[in-house]
Order: sequence, then structure tokens, then C-alpha cells
Amino acid sequence: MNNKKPITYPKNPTWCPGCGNYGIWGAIKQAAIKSQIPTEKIVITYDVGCSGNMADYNNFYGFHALHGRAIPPATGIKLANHDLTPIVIIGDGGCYGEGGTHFINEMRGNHDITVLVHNNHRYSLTTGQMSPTTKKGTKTKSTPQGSIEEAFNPMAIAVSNHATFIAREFAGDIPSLANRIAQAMTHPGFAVIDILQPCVVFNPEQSYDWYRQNMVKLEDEKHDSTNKEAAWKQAMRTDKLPIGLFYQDKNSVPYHSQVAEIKDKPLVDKPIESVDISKLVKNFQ
Ligand SMILES: Cc1ncc(C[n+]2csc(CCOP(=O)(O)OP(=O)(O)O)c2C)c(N)n1
Ligand code: SF4
Repeated sequence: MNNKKPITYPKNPTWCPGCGNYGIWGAIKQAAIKSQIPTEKIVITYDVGCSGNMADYNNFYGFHALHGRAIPPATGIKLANHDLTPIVIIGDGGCYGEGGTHFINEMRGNHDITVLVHNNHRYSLTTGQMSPTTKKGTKTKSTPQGSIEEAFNPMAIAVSNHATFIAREFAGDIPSLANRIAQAMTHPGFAVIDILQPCVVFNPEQSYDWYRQNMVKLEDEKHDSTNKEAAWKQAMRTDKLPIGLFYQDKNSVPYHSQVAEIKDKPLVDKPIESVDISKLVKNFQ
């Protein structure tokens, strides 16, 4: 695969008309071009869900993981060949629910991957059950009397748990989202973008208009994205949904650069002639 080949398949997505996944898909394609990273160096790992169905429409190298398990293969790909740029496509259910422990622990290692969370506040592929980000008290198919749990706060988790690039964007603003994804792809460390994604079928209340009325742009608030305390304050806000770059550590050193054996050369380029596995094999004889 190279830059001359199309980066999508000529196949119509099965997403519902008006779904926010179309905007995210468009932004990813634009970001791949903006980042100037050769397409054959980009690898996308997909979770299970409406979001993960993007695996069928992209012509990047990729891997379709189990539900909640798209982050570990991206980390493994980066460790095996750190010349590649892994991107994770995952829903809020998979990332903050089933895959929550991968999310919180791999950001601590500052693994150099970009996690794009399609946050529609529902488990949508399975027809709209509540997810970790569903607002307390919301009636869904699985919570007919209103949900009891407080909502998961991904921005606060990321700020307090050492992620080095933390942003929130809106699926309805494709140019801004594309720029942010390109910026995240070139950030040397763990980058997360929580993308507010309208699910027009199972979450019609949080519509495009609702988001536009409830969002506030961090750049209009003169937010300092190098200041972690300022990022924490924005993450804890309840009056509005801040959009933009919450925090970036400009001195970020990714995990693979701190591993002596691979920091100078990707693992896949290391000679294997001198590797002796006979002792290991004996253990299994
Ligand atoms: C371990 C596991 N649990 C549950 C399921 C069933 N399942 C498949 S898709 C899905 C919902 C996905 O929701 P989310 O991750 O938020 O993505 P979305 O569909 O909203 O994009 C569920 C619960 C599964 N496949 N595997
Ligand atoms: S169910 Fe929701 S998230 Fe899934 S394709 Fe339809 S609008 Fe999009």
C-alpha cells in the first residue's frame, strides 16, 4: 500500500443516515494526509461496535480486535515496530467499560499510540444500552427507570493518570477534528481524543444541535494546554463541554524510547541469528 492507492474501499458504510461516525471517518482520512505519514506506516486497530465497523471501509493496514481489546494490539504493534503509527478506533463502551483497564494502564506507560474514542454515550451496536459515559438518571433500554451510576469522566482519568496528549473534539466539526487527529498522530506518546459522536438512533437527545449548544471551545477561553492544573479544572467542569486540547506534555518520552533493547532500532529490524531459544524449548519437552 502506498500514497497513490485509495485509503478507503469503494463500499458504502452501513451506519445509519446522520450518524456521527461519518464525520469521524472523514476526519481520519483527512488527518492521514495532513500528518504526512505514509499510509503504509499507519496501522489501525478496531474495537467491536458501530465505531469498529469502520474496519470494513478503510484500506489501511489493520486489525479487528475483540470488544474492549483494541488498545493492547496497538501497543504490541508499536513495540514490535516503532516505525509504525498505530491508531485505535473504539467506542466509549469498549474503551471505558470492557477495555477500561487497558486504557488506564497503557496511558501510564506513555505508549506511543493514538486512541480515538467514538463517545456516543451508549452501547450502540447492541441497540442502545447505557454505557460508562451515560449521564446518571438516563432512561435507556437497559435502564428503563433511569441509570443509577455516575458517569465515567474520561478527561479527568486521562489528566490524573499521566496521558501526555488529551483532547476532546466533536464529530460534527470535521476540520477541527482532522487537525487534532493529525496532531495526536505526530505526538510522541499516548494520545487520547474523546470524540463527541451523535448516535441519532439510540441517543437522539444528544443531537448535533444539543452538542453545539452545550460545547465551549478551549481556545476561546485562553486555556493553557501545557498547564495540567488548568486541564484538571476543565475536565471537572459540569456547566459546559470543553472542546479542544486539554493538555499536551511537550517533553513527552514514549515507552519504546525508554527500552534499551529497542530504542535505537525497531525490534523487527534486529538480527535473530544470535537468539538462542533452545533452553526455552527444553522447558516444554
Ligand atoms: C466482551 C464482550 N462484551 C459484550 C459484547 C457485545 N457487544 C458487541 S458490540 C457492543 C456494543 C459496543 O458499544 P461501544 O463499544 O460503545 O461501541 P459503539 O457500538 O457505540 O460504537 C457489545 C456490548 C462483546 N462482543 N464482547
Ligand atoms: S446505531 Fe447509532 S452509532 Fe450505530 S450506526 Fe446508527 S446512529 Fe451510528
